[in-house]
Parts: sequence; C-alpha cells; structure tokens
Amino acid sequence: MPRKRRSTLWRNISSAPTVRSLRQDMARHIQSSLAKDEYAATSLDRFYGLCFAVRDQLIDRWVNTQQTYYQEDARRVYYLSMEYLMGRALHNAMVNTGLLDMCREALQEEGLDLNDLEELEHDAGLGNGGLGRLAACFIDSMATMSLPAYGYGLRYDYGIFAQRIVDGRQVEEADDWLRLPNPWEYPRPEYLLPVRFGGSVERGPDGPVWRPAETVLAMPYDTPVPGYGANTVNTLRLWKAVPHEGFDFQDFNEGDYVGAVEDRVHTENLTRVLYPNDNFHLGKQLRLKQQYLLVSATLQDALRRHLVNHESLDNLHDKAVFQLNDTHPALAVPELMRVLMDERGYSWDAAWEITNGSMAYTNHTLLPEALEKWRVDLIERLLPRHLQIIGEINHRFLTRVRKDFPGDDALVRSVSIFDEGPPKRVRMANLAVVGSFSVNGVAELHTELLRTRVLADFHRVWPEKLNNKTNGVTQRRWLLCCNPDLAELITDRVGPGWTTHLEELKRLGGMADDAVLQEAVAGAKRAAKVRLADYLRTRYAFDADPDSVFDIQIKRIHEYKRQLLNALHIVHLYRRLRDDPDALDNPRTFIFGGKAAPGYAVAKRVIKLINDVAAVVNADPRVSQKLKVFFVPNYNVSAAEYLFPAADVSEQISTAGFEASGTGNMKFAMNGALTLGTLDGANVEIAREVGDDNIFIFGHTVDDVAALRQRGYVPRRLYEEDSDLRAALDLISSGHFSPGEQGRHRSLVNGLLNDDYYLHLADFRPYAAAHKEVDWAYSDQPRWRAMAIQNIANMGVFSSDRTIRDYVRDIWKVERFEVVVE
Ligand code: D6G
Repeated sequence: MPRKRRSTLWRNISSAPTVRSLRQDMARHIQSSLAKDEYAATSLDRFYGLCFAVRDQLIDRWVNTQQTYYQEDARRVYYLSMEYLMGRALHNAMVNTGLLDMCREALQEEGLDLNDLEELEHDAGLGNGGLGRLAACFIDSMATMSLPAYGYGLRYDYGIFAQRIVDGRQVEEADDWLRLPNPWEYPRPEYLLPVRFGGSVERGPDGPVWRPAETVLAMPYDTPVPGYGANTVNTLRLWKAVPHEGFDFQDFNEGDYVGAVEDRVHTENLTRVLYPNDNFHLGKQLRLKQQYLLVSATLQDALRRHLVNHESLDNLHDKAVFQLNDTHPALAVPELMRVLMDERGYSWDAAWEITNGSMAYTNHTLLPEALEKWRVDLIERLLPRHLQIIGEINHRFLTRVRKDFPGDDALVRSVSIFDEGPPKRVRMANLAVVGSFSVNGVAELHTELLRTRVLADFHRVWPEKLNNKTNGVTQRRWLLCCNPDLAELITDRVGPGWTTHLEELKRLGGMADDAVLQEAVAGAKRAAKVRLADYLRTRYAFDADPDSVFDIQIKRIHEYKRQLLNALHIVHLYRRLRDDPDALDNPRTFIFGGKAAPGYAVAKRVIKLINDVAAVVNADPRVSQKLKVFFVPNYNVSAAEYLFPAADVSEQISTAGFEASGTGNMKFAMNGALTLGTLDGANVEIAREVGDDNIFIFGHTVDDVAALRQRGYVPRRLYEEDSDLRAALDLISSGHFSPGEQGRHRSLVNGLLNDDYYLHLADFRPYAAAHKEVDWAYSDQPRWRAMAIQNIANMGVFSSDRTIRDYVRDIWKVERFEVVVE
C-alpha cells in the first residue's frame, strides 16, 4: 500500500539556501556535528562542514524522491555492478544542486578557497576502469533524467590501489579511502540482511532444501545521487559484509575463543578489497563470495521493496528490471529462481517467467581471458543449490536447442552453460545470456562482433535478444565540472541546454570557422593545459610546456591497449630528433597514465619502459626542446579531471577488435582533443560523427587483422624490412634506456619479435604516418581549431543521457517521475 503524505512536522528540513544560510549551516555543523569552534576548526573540519551543509540540501529531495517511487508504485531499474568509480562527490553535488557559486562566495567570505577544500576529499575509487566509471556516469544520468533507478554494489574498505612510481616501477599501496569518515554515506544498520553460503541440499517433502553452513550479514550504506537541475535524488546502495554474531557461542563454550574470532575476521574480509584486475578473470573463491553477497542482498532488498506495494511477487517483472553490468552479478539468475521456488513456492515455469522477464545483461568484453568461468566444484562447495538450478536451466535450454536444431551437436556444446573441461566450469556469459531477456554490447562494432563471433551461436538461437547500447559519458562531470572555461564559452554560444541535451552542441559546428570562437576555444584549451602543468609541477616536479602539443594516453595498462606502440613510436621520434631537430614541427609532450594489475608482469614492464624512455629523453638537450615524456602516477578520476580538458591529441590505439567501446575517447573529444585512433570500439562511431576530416584514423581494421592472421603474421619480417622500426627496437634492446642493466627491456622486445599477438609492429608504420599528419595539422592552427570545434560539436550522441534513453526505450521501459519537494 502506498505511503501517506508526510505531516508538517516532517516537511522542509532545509529551506532555500543563501550565501548567508550556507555559512550558518557550515558553522552549525562544525559546532554541533564536529564539536569544534571557529578557533579550533581545521581545514578538514571546514571541509566536512561544507559537505554537510551541501548534503543538507539534498535530504528533502532524497526523501521525497524515494517516497514518490513508493507512492507512484514506480517500475524500477536496479543497476547491479561490482564497481563504481565515482571519484570525488563534493564538486559534483554543488554543481548538480546549483549551489557552486553560492558555496564559493560563502567560503570567500570566510577567507577560504573552495578549491583548497575540495582537494581534501578522497576519491571513491571502487572500480578498475571503464566498466566502473560507466556505472558512475549512468547513475548520474538516471538521476538527472528523473528515472526510478538504484545503483547496487559493494562497499570495499579498499578501492583500487594507489599507484606510486618508485625508480620507474609501479608500487601498489592500499587505498585506505575510509580512513577519514566518508561524509556522503549513510549506514543503515537497521536493514541488515543475511547472506548464506555452503552446506548441503537435502530432499524435503516439498522439494530440495538448502541447509547453508555459514551466514554473513550484508549492511547497506546509502549514498545520495543528485540529478543535475532536478529534484530527483536517487540512491547508490553499497553492501558491507559484517559478521553474523559477535562470536560463535558454540565455539566459545567449547573454549575455541580464537577460532570464533577468526571466523569473524574471515567474514569481515569479504568486502575488504576490490579485485584490481581489469578485463581478467582470476577465479578466486573470495571474489565469487563477493559476487553472491551483492546478488543475494540486492535481490532481498528489491523483493522487500516490491512487497511494500504488492501482495505477491507474481508481477515482479512488471515492476523491476535488473541490469547486470557484465557477468559479475550473473548469479542473480539462479538466486532469483531459488528464492521464488524454494522460499515462495513458485513452480519452475512461473519462477522462470519472472526471472527471465526481469534480467538484462550487458557484455563488456571480447577478450577470452576476461570471460568468467567458475569451477563447478567451487560453486558446488559455496552454493550447492544454485549449482542444481544452473544445471536445470541448462538442461531445459539445451532440450529446446536440440529440438530446434536437430543434430547440431557443435551448437549444443557451444551454447551450453557448462564447459565440460577438465575442470568442468560454469560459463557465466552463457548463464547470463540464457537467463536474460536482453543482451547488449556497448558499441556498434562490439555488438557486431558479439553477433558474428563471441555469441554467434546464441545469435542463431535468439536472433532478437542481442542489441547495441553504445556507451556514453556524463557531460556534467566530464565537461561542465572539469573544464569550466570551455563550458562557459559553449554556454555563451549555444545557451545552457547542452548540460542535459548534449546534442545542442551541434550548433557549434556551423561556427567552426568563426575566428573569434576559435580564439576562445584555443584560450580555454590553454587554460586547461596551464592547470594540468601546474598540477604536474606541484605534485611531481615535472615541467610541462603548455605551448607544446599535449598528447595523452590514459587508461589501464594492457597489452591490447598498446601503450607499447606509443612508447615504440616515441623512441622512433627521439632517434629522428637527435639527427634532425626539424623531424617534428611542433614540440610534443607525451603523457601517460594508468594502473597495471599487480599480477600483470608484462604491463608492469611497459610502465618501467615508459619511465626509462622518459628519463633519457627528458635529459637529452638535443631533443628536449621538441620532445618530453611523462608518466603521471596514480591515474584516477581526479587526475582525469585535469587530463581530459588539457589534451590536444587523444591516443586510442587498441588493436582493432579488442576494445569493446572505450569511454575515455569520448571524454577527450568532448573537450576538443583530436583522436588518433584505430577503427576499434566506439572510435568507429566517433569517426562517423565528427567526419573523416576531423580525426586521425590509422592501422589494421578488424578485417585486416583477420586477414593478416590468416596469411600468417611474422613480426620479425617487419623488423627486417623496416629500418626505422628495427632501429627503434634495437635501441631499446641495446640498453640505451636502461644504463647499467642492458637486458632490462629485452623480453618486451623479444615478445614483439616472436609473437606480437596485438600487432604492434604491423601497425607501427601507419601509426608513425598518422603522427606526422597530426604534426602537420597542428601547424595550421585555424584548421586545427576548426577540427577541435567539430569534435566538440558532434559529441551529442556520446552523452550517457543518450545511452540511458536507449536503455529505457528498448530494455527498461521505465517512466520519468518528476519529484515535488513539499
Ligand atoms: C535512502 C533514502 C531514505 C530512504 C531509504 C530507504 O536511504 O530516505 O528512507 O533510502 O528506501 P527504500 O530502501 O525503502 O527504498
């Protein structure tokens, strides 16, 4: 039954803010929440005071939003993701609530600088890369579009590790982001939910009964997600594992005090740390437990909410849709089946209709090593009932396939949820595809490759299921907040509508040749470059010249992303510049940033190589006027907010057919950088939107890659035939960049010569040629600026608002709810 209107006693916690009221709110919080006075308050206290004052402005809207969803009995979207790469929240909250200017003024009156306080906030880094940042962009868009949506995830004590560069090498440090209290989260200990593991399945009178051996509690922490310029404030609910009881009294009575405490520690470890692998499946037991914790607690919560307004779960699939961010939460399929059948008495068919009707799966990768396959013995030990259900799902599915495709055993083997091994394993992608009513890829090319390669056999079985939803990014964080000069001048030209309707930037395209606009865009770019240069100087004592071309590659370090190709080309340029300072017309600063998974040895060697090359190049007076190289330590969302606005050139150089979409490519172009990229992922769509004249595309296409492999790719032949390539590789192997340890980089070079699975050498020549084009184009500044403007102007479709609109139209079918603040 719908809840009632709130009585007057409970309305209007906050009134319309003014500069004065914000100052008062800050002072009040410093006194009553932090027990400090104006003399004792430190910068950190003032930071918290500001956060709490801003937070106050969200509360009415948050409460009203949640109340509206109940009152209107909204169909809700549940976004299930193991990762949320949120970054900082304060600036975003001030911008989305329209309080930024007032807050800045309020602080000024106190003699404080807003930027200084903002720097005190720790990044919420609960994600590895694109997948986690996409989830963060999506929840921003969903709130801005007033959609009844929830982000569900895990509250890791330690997010993605902090990266230090010591002697050119990556050193990982624990990301202790909760060491100081997180002002944005609300613990909800009153909503603890049990999550069970292990034990056995017994045959009861009414069917199978799971007798779990272990119970863990999931405790929700809620973070408000404010929509931009909207009254909607949605919830990001993250689960933390807490022990069931203080002690296992059984053990305690038998004197095993230490054993009991150990169990407790074991449970608390469940959400201790985010696994730091991007696009790689490790298969660790603890990770599987994390996945199940997310799924089990989230489904319990969603069912509880459904039952507030409904007497049964019969219509759950009318009122809820669960979007699975990759296969990580795919256990939601057998878990919902289990709850419906074993706990609520539904028949298989009725449970299947509800489950299949409410699950939708997003595939994020084409890399085989990223596709999750869990060992059957592990699942059996932790989730024995789920394994039975997965077996039954598979049995029924394959019966249908055998009937529809008689005699096609190869098809049956390929779509089966089980990989027969040894060891026998559950293919989570197959489980997710079978269990969901919708499966989507994240860029047109990616979806096409799913249709024709990775999921080709499923595509035969269900030609309708597979659809595309090209990724997007929120222009609020990635343009409005992080690039204030460019944002202001865009608003001057086309009005403020672009902040929620990015396609309105299109009008800039018609002004691309306007000299005044070009001058202004160049001025904004320069301001952003100066900001980045200051950041690099103060933090890392690196001097970047804002008058050089900033050429940036920031993303996880991965062989398929080919940072090594970029490094190889830098070595080539360095060689040429030593002989001929005119080999490059415009001075270039190459900037890298990104983390390597701690266990990924090759990626770590690439970081060391980049730093070794940087050390030699930057110290060589013959080239340092023209060429500089820097690896930014600890690339994260906050660093990204300096880097994207400052780029002239965006490096998107993955081997064609490997990057599902990319979203950094969109953030760069939106900020007026020109893309130097392969026809991979969303680069294809960026090229189509901005036009071939406004992008630098090079290298083997997906079809070229296939043809080359077909012919037999022999990288060593390229080494022998191309003297520039040979000279660059030889210079690296000679120990030129590793004085005192000649062989340090030889294994990287040998890897390229003997295998080069990602075709660095095959793309070297076209890449170098494209770099020349970039250099020439930059010399013609009016042309370059017009190109930059065309990039900005044509980014409309890469707003995550557009992506969410597509999800709503084709998959979610949810409605907007305007929230009225009483
Ligand atoms: C958020 C906001 C708060 C609300 C709570 C529970 O923390 O006002 O009461 O969510 O909402 P449901 O979980 O019942 O939707």
